[in-house]
Amino acid sequence: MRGWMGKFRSLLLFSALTLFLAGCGQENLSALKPEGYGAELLLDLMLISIAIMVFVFVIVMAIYFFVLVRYREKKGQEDFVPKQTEGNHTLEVIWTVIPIILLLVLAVPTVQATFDLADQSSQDEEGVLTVEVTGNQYWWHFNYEGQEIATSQELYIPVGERVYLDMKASDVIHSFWVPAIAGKMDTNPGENINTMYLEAYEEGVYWGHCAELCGPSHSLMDFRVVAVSPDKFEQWKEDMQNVDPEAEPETASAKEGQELFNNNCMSCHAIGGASAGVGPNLTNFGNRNKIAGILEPSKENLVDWIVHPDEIKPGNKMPANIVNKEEASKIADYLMGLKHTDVGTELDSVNKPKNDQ
Ligand code: HEC
Ligand SMILES: [Cu+2]
Repeated sequence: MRGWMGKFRSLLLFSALTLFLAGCGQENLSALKPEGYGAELLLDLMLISIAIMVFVFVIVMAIYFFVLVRYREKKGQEDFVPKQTEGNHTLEVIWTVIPIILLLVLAVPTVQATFDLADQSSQDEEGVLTVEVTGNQYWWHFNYEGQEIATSQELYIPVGERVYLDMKASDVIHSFWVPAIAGKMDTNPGENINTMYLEAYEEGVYWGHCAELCGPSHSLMDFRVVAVSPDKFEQWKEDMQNVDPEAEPETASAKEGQELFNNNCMSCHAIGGASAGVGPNLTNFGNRNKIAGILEPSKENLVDWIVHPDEIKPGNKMPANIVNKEEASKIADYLMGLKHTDVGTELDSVNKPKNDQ
């Protein structure tokens, strides 16, 4: 009796745990709540395959239990052997044809979606945006083709338009993945350019992640896709094209910071323009959602990062201790003041404006 109760208890515990874990996950990092064309297509495919699996499972289990009950050994018939069937034509045709039909039901939409997601027919049309994406250990760079705009860690796109991505890596293989908007795509070092497109349905800040193990800080290689209305996007482009990298900051501390930055950091970093250096482009850094893709944008975190990036992202390519804490604090004042555009700052996580939370 006790053993039975024990088993029942652990069953209960595991069921509860399953329910509990099923609630985990982030809404803005979920393939199950699609906010873009690619993600929606992929979710549909997942649902079709799950439906087919459930269908097969239910039928097989039903037959299994029917046979178990109907043909179990009965009292007084211990030696009874039922009629043995071998090579039944009808049965064999049935269990060959049914799986073929099921596979077709799965294959047709899958092949269709595969071609649909690889479709690039509109890429060369007038006004269609192409962004060159570069995966680096452990950050992302975005170069807007023909626009003189470059960003790092945050990719701005207009809602409702297809934005094409030409993707490569500077060092090892990475994988670009924004689960709520599209599927994922590897970025390879060398000449091999992979392509995909993004099409977001609604404004919001969507979370992205590197999905290919690429080194010790792979799990920290996060980025954001900021989808804004086409009007706002035009405004953003204009703001970004008019960045003055040498603009004077307001406070004395930030002015000193600017000089320190130009002397110590500019060899790898850039502000404005379309350059992709050894390190991220820091245009509009003061309005970013995160520092280095992962830290909350506070001055304290920024100073920590500048002095000891190695402790925050092990193995990353920015040297530690270039400047001391005091100097870092001035540089932080300068960088936090780099606000080149307001577009997108009103958005927080997916579909939730900041003041609604
Ligand atoms: C040798 C090249 C190099 C130098 C010099 C350098 N950095 Fe970096 N920096 C990088 C790289 C590479 C990253 C990306 C690290 C990562 O996220 O993996 C980075 C990241 C950053 C970030 C985060 C950027 C983002 O997009 O969120 C900041 C801020 C930063 N550096 C500030 C500085 C400052 C300030 C200095 C000068 C004191 C400096 N860097 C000097 C290479 C450099
Ligand atoms: Cu990576």
